[in-house]
Amino acid sequence: MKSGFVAIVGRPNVGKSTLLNQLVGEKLAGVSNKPQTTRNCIRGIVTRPQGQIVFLDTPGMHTPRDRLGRWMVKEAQTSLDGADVVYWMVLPGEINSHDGKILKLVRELKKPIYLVINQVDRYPKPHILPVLEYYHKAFQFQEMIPVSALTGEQVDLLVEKTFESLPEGSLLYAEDQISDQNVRFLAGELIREKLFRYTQKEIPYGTAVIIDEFKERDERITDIEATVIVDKESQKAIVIGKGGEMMKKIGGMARKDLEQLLGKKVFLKLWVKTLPGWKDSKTALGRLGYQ
Ligand SMILES: Nc1nc2c(ncn2[C@@H]2O[C@H](COP(=O)(O)OP(=O)(O)OP(=O)(O)O)[C@@H](O)[C@H]2O)c(=O)[nH]1
Ligand SMILES: [Mg+2]
Repeated sequence: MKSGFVAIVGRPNVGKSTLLNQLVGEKLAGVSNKPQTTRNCIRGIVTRPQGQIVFLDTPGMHTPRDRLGRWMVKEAQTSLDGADVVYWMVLPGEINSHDGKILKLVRELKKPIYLVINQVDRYPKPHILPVLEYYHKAFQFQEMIPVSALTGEQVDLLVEKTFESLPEGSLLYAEDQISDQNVRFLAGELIREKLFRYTQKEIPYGTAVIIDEFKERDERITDIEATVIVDKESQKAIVIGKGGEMMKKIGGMARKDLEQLLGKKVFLKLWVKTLPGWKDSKTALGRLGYQ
C-alpha cells in the first residue's frame, strides 16, 4: 500500500483548486476566474485500492503587494517541504515570468515533479505537442500530463501515475474521508468564493470572511452567521449593493453550496464590516486565519 502528500503549485488562476475539487469529487476549494482566490492551503484526500493521497491546494505564486500576499506565497512555498510529489500546474503556452520563478524553485527540489498542463479542453490537440516539447527541454520532469481539471479528462491517469512515485505507507485517514478541514473553515471559503465571483476590480481582494456562529438547530437545519470584512468604507456600500441586492445574491449562492456541503438546510445571515488596512495588519491577519 502507498500513501503520501502531493502539493499542487503554480501561478494564480491556472486551475489548482478546480483540480483539487475534481480529484476529491466534492467542492472543497473556492474557484473563481480571478487570480489569488485561494489564500490558505487546503487539503483533500483521495483513497484508491493502491493507497491514499493527501493533496494540497495552495495559493497561487505571485509577486506580493502586501502582508497578506507575502503570507500566501510563503504558504505555497512551505507546502513544497512536506510533499512527496509536486504537481506544477501550467497552461499550454510558453513560460512567463511567474512560471520562470517557479521553475527555479522546482529545479532545487529533490523530489518527483509532475508537470500538469491544465485546461486542455480549451485548446485543439495539435496545440499541446509543442508545449510538451518546450517543457521537456526546460526540465527533467517525472511525468508531463495534459489534463482538464474542469472536465476531468486525464485526471485518473494523473492519479495512477502519482501512486508510482509515492512511498510505501499505510492509510493516513479513514477510507471515506475527503478532507480534514473543519466545516467552519470550508463554510467561510464558500462565502468568500461568492465575493470573488460576484464583485469586481479590487473589491474581492479586500474581502475576508469570519464565521461568527455555526449552530446545528436540529438534525435538519444549521444556522450560520458570518461577517464579510472589507478593506475600505467605500467598498461596503458596493458589497451590500442597491437595496441589499449584492448581499442577497452572495448569500443565496453561498447558502446553496453550504446546503450541499452539509447535507442540511442552512439559514445564513451575513453582515458587512470595514476593517481598514487589514491586509497589512499583523493582528487582523492573525484573527482572520492568515498567519
Ligand atoms: N476551461 C477550463 N477552465 C478551467 C479549467 N481549470 C480551471 N478552469 C477555470 O479557471 C479559473 C481559475 O480556476 P481556479 O481553480 O480558481 O484556479 P487557481 O489556480 O486555484 O487560482 P488561485 O487560487 O487564484 O491561485 C476558473 O474560472 C476555472 O473555472 C479547465 O481545465 N478548463
Ligand atoms: Mg485556487
